[in-house]
Amino acid sequence: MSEEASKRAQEEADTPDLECQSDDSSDEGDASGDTEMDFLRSLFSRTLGLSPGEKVLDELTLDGVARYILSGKNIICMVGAGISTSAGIPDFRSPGTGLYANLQKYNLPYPEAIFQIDYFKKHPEPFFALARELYPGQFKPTVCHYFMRMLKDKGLLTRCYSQNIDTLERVAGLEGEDLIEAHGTFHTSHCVSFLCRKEYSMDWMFGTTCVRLILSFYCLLQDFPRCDLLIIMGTSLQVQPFASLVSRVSNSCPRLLINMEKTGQSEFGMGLFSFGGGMDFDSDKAYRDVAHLSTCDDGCMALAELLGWKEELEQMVKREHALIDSKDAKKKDKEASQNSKSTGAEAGKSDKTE
Ligand code: CNA
Repeated sequence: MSEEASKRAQEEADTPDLECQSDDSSDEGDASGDTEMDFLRSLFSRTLGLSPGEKVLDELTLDGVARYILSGKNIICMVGAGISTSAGIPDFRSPGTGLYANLQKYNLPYPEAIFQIDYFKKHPEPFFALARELYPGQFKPTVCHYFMRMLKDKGLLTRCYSQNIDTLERVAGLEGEDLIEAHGTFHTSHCVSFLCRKEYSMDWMFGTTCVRLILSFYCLLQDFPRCDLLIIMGTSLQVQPFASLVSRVSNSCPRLLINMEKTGQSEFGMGLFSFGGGMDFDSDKAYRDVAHLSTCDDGCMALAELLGWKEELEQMVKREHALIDSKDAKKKDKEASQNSKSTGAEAGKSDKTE
């Protein structure tokens, strides 16, 4: 975190819970009897996203965001399956390639059932079949994952909130408090038995048949009021409560979406964001939301270029991928030599018995 950003975080940490405060400091000490009313008005308007925010970007474009980042910011990334598709892991909803389009083989009553605990308890097989396909170890982090690592290395990343379970953020170097895996992770898992709930490591999970599911759940909402820039990547923002986190930042906090399609917009009617807080990229009132429609990798590379980090990012991806390849090669060599030893031992045994 930059000096300016950490000073600001400290100042904000020293103030009482922002959720309980009125926006308008003139409310303080108001003897008119309207104080409670003002407080409620402010609370509703904040909750519903109605109070006008300040425009802090000089331009609602990727260039505007880059200039803003360069002055040192607290950045939160919110990411979804779209950041891992270029690694070879299908997302949910992309037509044709997404998992929902390819789940027929599991005979599910409806696609989402594969991730629902009640269905899983009765029919665990489809989830485990899918989990085998998605299991960490076979995939490399993408440019987008390494871009987030770069934000971390430069002290700009407050935290990454991920819906993904593929652990690629960790492989890319986000660890410990850098990361909230909101929908669980393959990294650790818990037994679903009410009496058990034991935590199991990834190594253990790999070699056992106990029935369990990923149930880690975190909530660090105190990050959001302090956020200077929210970067949302590779998500349809269809899954709650994760999606509604976009409305937890302050009304002045710019939000950059890097995705193949626009998502998270306020919709008239009963849409997820119909009561406010949704993204507004195009209306006359748009003042802080920027949609960069591209792959996450291209968008991150374009942003890195504007920030003057392009070469550094390219080198990081090359170096880290080479490291993963060499580790994989060593692991395969070791496995091959173990296999040949055990085959030799078996052959030796059968020679003796003949
Ligand atoms: P989703 O609903 O499938 O949406 C993915 C979004 O990403 C869509 O808007 C796509 O247009 C967009 N997209 C796809 N590829 C790219 C790309 N290369 N560049 C830019 N945008 C792209 O997935 P969400 O993450 O929104 O839904 C949340 C679910 C998905 C969580 O419960 C996850 O656990 C679950 N999931 C995770 C993984 C994983 O861990 N990699 C894979 C599949 C599903």
